Amino acid sequence: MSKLAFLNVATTRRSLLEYSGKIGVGTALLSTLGSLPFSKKALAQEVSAHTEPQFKHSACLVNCGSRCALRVRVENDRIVQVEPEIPLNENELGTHQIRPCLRGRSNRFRVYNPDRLKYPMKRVGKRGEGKFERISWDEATKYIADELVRIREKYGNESIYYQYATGAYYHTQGRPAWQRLLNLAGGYLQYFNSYSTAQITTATPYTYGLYEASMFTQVAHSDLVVLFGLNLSETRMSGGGQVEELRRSLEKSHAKVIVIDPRYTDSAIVEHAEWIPIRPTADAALVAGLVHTMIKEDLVDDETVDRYAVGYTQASLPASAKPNAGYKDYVLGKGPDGVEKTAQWASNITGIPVTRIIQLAREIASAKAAYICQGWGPQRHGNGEQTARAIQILPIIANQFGRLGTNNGNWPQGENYKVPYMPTGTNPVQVKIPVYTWTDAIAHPEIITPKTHHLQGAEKLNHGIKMIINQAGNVLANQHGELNRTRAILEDDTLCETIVVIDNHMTATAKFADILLPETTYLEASDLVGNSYATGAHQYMISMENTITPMWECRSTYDVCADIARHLGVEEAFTLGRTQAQWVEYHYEQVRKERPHLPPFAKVRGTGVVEQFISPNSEVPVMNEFYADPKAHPLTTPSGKVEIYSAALQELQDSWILPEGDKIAAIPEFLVVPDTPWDTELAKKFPLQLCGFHTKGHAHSTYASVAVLQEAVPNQVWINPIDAMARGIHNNDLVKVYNDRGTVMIEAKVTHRVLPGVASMPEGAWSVVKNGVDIGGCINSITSHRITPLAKGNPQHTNLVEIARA
Ligand SMILES: Nc1nc2c(c(=O)[nH]1)N[C@H]1C(S)=C(S)[C@@H](COP(=O)(O)OP(=O)(O)OC[C@H]3O[C@@H](n4cnc5c(=O)[nH]c(N)nc54)[C@H](O)[C@@H]3O)O[C@H]1N2
Ligand SMILES: Nc1nc2c(c(=O)[nH]1)N[C@H]1C(S)=C(S)[C@@H](COP(=O)(O)OP(=O)(O)OC[C@H]3O[C@@H](n4cnc5c(=O)[nH]c(N)nc54)[C@H](O)[C@@H]3O)O[C@H]1N2
Ligand code: SF4
Ligand SMILES: [Mo]
Repeated sequence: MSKLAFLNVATTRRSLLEYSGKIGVGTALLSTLGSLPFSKKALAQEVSAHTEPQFKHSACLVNCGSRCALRVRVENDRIVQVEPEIPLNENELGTHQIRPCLRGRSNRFRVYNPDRLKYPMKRVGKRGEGKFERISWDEATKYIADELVRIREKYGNESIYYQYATGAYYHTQGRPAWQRLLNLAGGYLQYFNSYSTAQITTATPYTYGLYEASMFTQVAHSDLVVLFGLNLSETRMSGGGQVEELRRSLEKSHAKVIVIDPRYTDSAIVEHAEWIPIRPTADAALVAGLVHTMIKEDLVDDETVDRYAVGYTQASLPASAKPNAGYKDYVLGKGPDGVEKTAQWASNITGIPVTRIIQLAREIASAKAAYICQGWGPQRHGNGEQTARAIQILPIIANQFGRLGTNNGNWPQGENYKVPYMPTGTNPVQVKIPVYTWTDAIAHPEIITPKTHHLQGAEKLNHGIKMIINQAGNVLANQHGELNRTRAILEDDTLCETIVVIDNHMTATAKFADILLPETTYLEASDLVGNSYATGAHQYMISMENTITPMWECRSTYDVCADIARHLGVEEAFTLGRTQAQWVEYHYEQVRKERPHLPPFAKVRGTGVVEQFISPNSEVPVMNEFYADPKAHPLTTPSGKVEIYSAALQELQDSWILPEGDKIAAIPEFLVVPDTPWDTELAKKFPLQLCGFHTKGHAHSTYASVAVLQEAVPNQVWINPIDAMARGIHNNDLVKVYNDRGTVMIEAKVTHRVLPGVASMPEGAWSVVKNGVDIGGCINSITSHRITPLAKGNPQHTNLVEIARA
């Protein structure tokens, strides 16, 4: 019970305050008195059992790219409040506080949520039905050990799959512990790529070689900032992360900010940006239209572009390329399609007015220093590889890179404080599938080959996936695409025979477990962690200690994996004789070898932020040496230059087997893909483009069951008033969003913040299916499992739907 709620009880307030004030426990007492009215006797017992309020130190380990330290107020072994930590080194860093967002602050409600898993359980009903019975930890760990042996003997280790899962970035439990265990048990089928960045990660080497970008600190020297689908104010909200870095830099430069996004995002609002609404999947068309304008207005210098890039002009094309295969010819209509990519052409596709495209081309080309970057929304599409590469080449053609205040079109980089993870050892199985293909690896392993699915390390899969370990993930039945299909595959327990799920909550995925294990939440766990990947130049290390006694039978997966290792006869190899606490200390001592000024572990254990600082590398713009002298400092591409035309991509187009209509283009041209308005037959049936986004209300499905967050940030489908009116839909109406893959029931938000013809829905709502309809509002009941041409990645933002009042 909260302090406030208690203070509302006027009758007893005064006397209690006096009483508690005398013995110095004040607010501590208030919060423990759960049930009123209470007798004097009960009060006396409460008081005598009471201890001083304490502040303990934890962290939010969710996958938002930040890693906020949490100062947790604990009374009587109960969490009372979660607060931000006080920043270290206040003088040196100003007020650089690793301030948690609304989700981190709501952790008390996540820990004490009624949907918490309490005991190990075994499935009793049909797979997916969600019926379980309680078993002991010994039964559970023995069962898992036996299944690992059975599956590997019957099908081989390649049939054991460690599922993609991002719910908790522990260093000494969770993922590294499981992977260490599985490697000792003979290995497991691996995945490559992620749900986050498959398309941009795969496409980038073809443009630049290694992934690199300027940090947001460069914006301090910019006069123009262009954010393509980058929504920091919702996705990178930590006071210790990118949003803060951008804000501080903008305070110095006062650069103009332009946000290109189908939605008028929180970032556009917070940064006083100009919003240029764009149709989803259309960014490569915008780039072509911008370059066309730059050419027509004599704003591109061919010689300069050729100095740094291959494949813009015909003269710079590699020998293997067909004539007129270059980007300039594509833009001018001299390429194979014969279409000139005028501003008008780009306007028709993107929905952006012609005059705005022309003006934007002028602004970018004439800026003193333009910082051009992209989020990951634009690439989580059917043509995401093209989009990512198109945005990457824009600053090269516009000569806005390599200098102070510029970037190379990439997502801004960050740096990590290097805190070791528990070593996982070597996986004896070196077969890898693209992460988005795991449902096919269960149901149709025979179709997965190097040429069709980019299978790595083998020519084929022998048996497909027969056992899944799913630790801190909700991909199985919430975060993967086309859930109706996915669920049907999982329900058939003759396909994948064993599913182990380890979570804190009874999620959609948990319901598909054969064995379901309860892990401690972040606030019940002890570990040593570093900053995450979206904190820019800000680096730090946090020593977290369980703030309360782990509840019920929840355990750390380090101990769980050690038990399984014992059943498998590899306990000593797994633990190396260390407890988890000893691993944590061992990791700290490894850090201390590099950073000898740090105090001994006993001094910092469980104290929260141990050290924080700003990386000196933040002052250097990306590719600056290459810009100064491209011959002396070549890139890591085959040509050593930026590859606007990639011969390697052309080779894949010529040698891979792609479904009808798919294309791996050598230049970042605009490609029409299925489930977009240019897929005209389907668009007749489903006329609205539905694009997902990551909401501040939750981090994927984590925190999505927290009631206060649901109140503050409800899951709603955004629809423009023009589209709403045509369908008789009013604000807050319950609507059905549907296509051939499924139906989602959700509330409508009728708003000018999304452009006509486009609807937008947060991803991560908890899937709840009733009579074939997802009444939980989970977008993945209507997204597609079709893989993208190059990355074999997830096009989860590319969907056509119709919306109707429910
Ligand atoms: N609060 C919160 N923060 C998170 C997460 C979360 O779930 N919640 N998830 C975390 C994780 S794991 C990741 S991977 C990142 C995800 O970060 P992103 O992938 O960058 O996030 P999205 O919201 O998918 O997309 C960013 C923006 O791109 C826009 N967009 C979508 N399609 C297009 C397009 O075709 N063109 C253009 N120009 N814009 C487009 C969307 O409307 C959105 O505003 O965020 C991380 N941070
Ligand atoms: N349609 C659509 N789908 C998407 C996306 C999209 O943009 N659109 N985004 C994709 C992206 S970028 C990503 S990264 C994935 C994310 O997908 P997931 O990695 O599955 O992320 P979550 O849904 O947050 O699931 C994390 C789970 O971990 C659990 N968890 C949290 N803390 C702990 C802990 O301490 N221990 C244990 N054992 N469990 C814990 C949570 O309860 C939750 O069930 O989703 C992808 N799916
Ligand atoms: S969700 Fe991200 S920004 Fe929010 S508290 Fe957790 S780590 Fe920090
Ligand atoms: Mo992600």
